[in-house]
Amino acid sequence: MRVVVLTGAGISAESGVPTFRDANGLWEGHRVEDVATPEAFERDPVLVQRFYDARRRALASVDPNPAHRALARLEAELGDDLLVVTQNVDDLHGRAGTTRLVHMHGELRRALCTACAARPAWHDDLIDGPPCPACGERALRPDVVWFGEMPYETDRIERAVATCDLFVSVGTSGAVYPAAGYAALAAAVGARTLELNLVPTMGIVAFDEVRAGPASVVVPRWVDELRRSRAG
Ligand code: BV8
Repeated sequence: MRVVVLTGAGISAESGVPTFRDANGLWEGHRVEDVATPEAFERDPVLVQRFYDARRRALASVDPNPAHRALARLEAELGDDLLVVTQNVDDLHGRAGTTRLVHMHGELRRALCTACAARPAWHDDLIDGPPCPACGERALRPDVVWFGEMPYETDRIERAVATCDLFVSVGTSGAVYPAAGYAALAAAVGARTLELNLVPTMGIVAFDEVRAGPASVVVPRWVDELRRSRAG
């Protein structure tokens, strides 16, 4: 059985990573949409670098929660039949052990060189304009997909969604495209669709099944159930 799991900020909420809605989409009084754009970076690079430096630093004090760990267990069971697509820029899926993973909106712990396009792993601040490890230019920005920019690996994601048997949406408000369109794509090709969310979206997609609750409870429960059903 081929499974695609799409995760959003809700899967990391119980790890202490604030969601966009919890902060009412605000950071230090700035709307995220106003900070997470190429125009904002052009207009006020210091503000944008500070926004991402603060969030990158915060990663040092958060850990994967049972939901991230349950998806890593699911990968041990399903192998190449599982793909986790995350909208999150935190590194909690990777730290929990998920390897079949697409960070479609990039990663806080990676930089992007605007001079040579290198994407080095990066754990420190970028505010002081450090040199790119590949080309030496002081041209590094966060390797995060901003509003108006092309998400990473959309072809690979769309192929996986269009050929899956089960599509599971975890902790996402379905507010941001193209990620928000994947559940409808899955339904259109006949996959079963399941939403695991603290507050079900009841949005444009009618999921076949909805389980309301915190990710740290509903994700492990679903994974264990799936593993038991496969054990026969
Ligand atoms: C693009 C990185 C062209 C930055 C982010 C129509 C079609 C196509 C595009 C558009 C369109 N309409 C508008 C657009 C443009 C735009 C867009 O969608 N705008 C929105 C505001 C309307 N999209 C883009 O610009 C995208 N690029 O379109 O390029 C294109 C088009 C098609 C194909 C290819 C290319 C790029 C968007 C990427 C922006 N970057 N992140 C950063 O992080 O700083 S988006 C950012 O916000 C997150 O990554 C995430 O995607 C989004 C927030 O969403 P969620 O993850 O869902 O989080 P949220 O806070 O909203 O919700 C939390 C959820 O958790 C809730 O449901 C809650 O109930 C739940 N929850 C809370 N606690 C728990 C919980 N669940 C379980 N347990 C809990 N404890």
